[in-house]
Amino acid sequence: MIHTCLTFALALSQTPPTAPDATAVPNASAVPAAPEVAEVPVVPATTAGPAATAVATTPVERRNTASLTTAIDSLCARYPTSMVVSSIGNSAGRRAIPLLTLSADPATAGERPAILMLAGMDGPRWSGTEAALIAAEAIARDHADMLRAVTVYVIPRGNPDAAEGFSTDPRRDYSGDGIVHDNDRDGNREEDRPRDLNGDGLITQIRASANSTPWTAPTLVSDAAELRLLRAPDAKSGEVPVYAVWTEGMDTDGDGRIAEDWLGGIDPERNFPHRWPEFEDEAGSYPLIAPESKAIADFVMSHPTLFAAFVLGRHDTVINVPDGKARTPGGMPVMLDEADVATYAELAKSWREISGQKRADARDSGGSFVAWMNAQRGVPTFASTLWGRPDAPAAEAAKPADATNTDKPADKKVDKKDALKPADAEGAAWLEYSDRVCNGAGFVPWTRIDHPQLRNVEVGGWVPGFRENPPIAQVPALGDACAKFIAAIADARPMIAISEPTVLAVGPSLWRIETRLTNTGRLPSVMRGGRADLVTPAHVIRISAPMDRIQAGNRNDVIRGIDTGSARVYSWLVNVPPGEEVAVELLYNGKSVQRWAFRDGEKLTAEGSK
Ligand SMILES: [Ca+2]
Ligand SMILES: [Ca+2]
Ligand SMILES: [Ca+2]
Ligand SMILES: [Ca+2]
Repeated sequence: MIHTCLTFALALSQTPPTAPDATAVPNASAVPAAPEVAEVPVVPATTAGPAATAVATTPVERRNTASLTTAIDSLCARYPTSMVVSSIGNSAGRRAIPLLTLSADPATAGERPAILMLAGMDGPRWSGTEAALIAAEAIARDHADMLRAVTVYVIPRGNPDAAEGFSTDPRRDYSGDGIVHDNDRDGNREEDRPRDLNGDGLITQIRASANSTPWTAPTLVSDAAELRLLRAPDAKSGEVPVYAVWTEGMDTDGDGRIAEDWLGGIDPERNFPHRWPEFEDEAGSYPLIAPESKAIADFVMSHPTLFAAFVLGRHDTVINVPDGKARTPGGMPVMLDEADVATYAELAKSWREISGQKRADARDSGGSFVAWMNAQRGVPTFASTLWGRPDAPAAEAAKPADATNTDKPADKKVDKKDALKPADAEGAAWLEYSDRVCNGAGFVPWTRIDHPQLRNVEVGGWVPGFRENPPIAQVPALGDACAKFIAAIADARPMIAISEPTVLAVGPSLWRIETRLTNTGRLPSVMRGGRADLVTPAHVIRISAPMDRIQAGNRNDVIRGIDTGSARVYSWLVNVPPGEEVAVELLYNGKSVQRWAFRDGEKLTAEGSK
């Protein structure tokens, strides 16, 4: 299918030129002590039409905080009986992190098994938030039955500061929150921010040649197969590096480094405890220091009913499903344990079928929410980038694949099979898509500018957000796909139950009691990663008889992790005097789920059982 990128072209053409003396990136994400929401005028970003008056959520590119609040209020007003909005806490920039609770009875939503949908953790990925809102609406509208059995929590924007930053120009690829800090540890904070030197409303890159100390030495060459892309030189064939590359900016504080201290911020998606990348600047000085990560982790810990989660963002576990073989140096699963892969992969496959997504350009999962949930909490959590690079339409016959690249040298004699291969094939394919389908909207061509400090400077590079978001016309369908996927997860939920116990007299006042614990759902109650003692809530099977009357069997059996298809028998030999009651009970997280009571071998009650 060919889709247009008109919205991108529109967005670019509407970007107002930035005055040259105001090029520094304002730190929109770090406004201190600002009142929530009120600091930004209610202006729907870039695309036309106010969403609030529509009868369904209309996706908006780069929606700011105020517009999100309006959209959520309008959504909840349309589904007053099944959707309520609250907040799980505030961001570093003091913006509320909204939570939608979807349930047939929101007042008792916490009592039912629950799925969490999380989006908006990345600054540039505006489409995840839009898809989450559309999914919430589709669930409330089309899945009322499901909401009687399962609660769906939606956090449409887990990192409001980064999203707010991306909603204003200049646009940059950045996902830090509003914490201000000194990246280069020179005693000044945010003294050298990126600057929009060419006034196109974007922070891209600069590349420069022939600059000597104190500037960074060149390390890259232009790739002859795709001149817009840079690659490492091939020393064997005598290539020497030509270009040094920086974020678009200059050296304001004279330390020889360019745009080195900017938009402090901690990236919440690198601040969760599992494989926390401690030496990365935006990972924070310890796990869960970012208030956004902490609020989300607290939400998970205080909702033991969560049996699965779905994240839209920069990570992927549904296109390239982890094989479960990778372990951390400490022996924990990097993402999944091999034993859990089969059940997990089945649902990942249903995402591919529902959404049609085929590719995912994902980042390492160190310190991410999805890794922490799967590997440490044992809650099956699926991560999707929402879309992947589409194929550009087939090239015209007899032309090499890169024929439309205007920057190509006029080397048309090269035989197809001898054609140079770009080192970054994926980058080249994205350029092809940008050129052929989107009118070049995805990449700023390298263009010479005058730089106050460097010689031979060109500005250029990827348009922030281009590769991270589908064309806006595709967002409603993807939001609906998310709703269908949530319903598929709900269908697969663990179904843990004990069978009606058999009670047999084996002697005077001596009874043999036996029950069977089964999981007839398609997900385990807890995956391997979460089965360590005292980490996650447990199931308990308990018999009510005092210890000294139990001849065989345990009074309490604590079970962390019940696999799909498993059936375990629990039996007791117990003295129960005539006329006295004895009960077998299944508990989860300290609460009774099922209870069967007997007297003199006769069933008295069967609570929680059909
Ligand atoms: Ca500094
Ligand atoms: Ca620029
Ligand atoms: Ca500097
Ligand atoms: Ca500095």
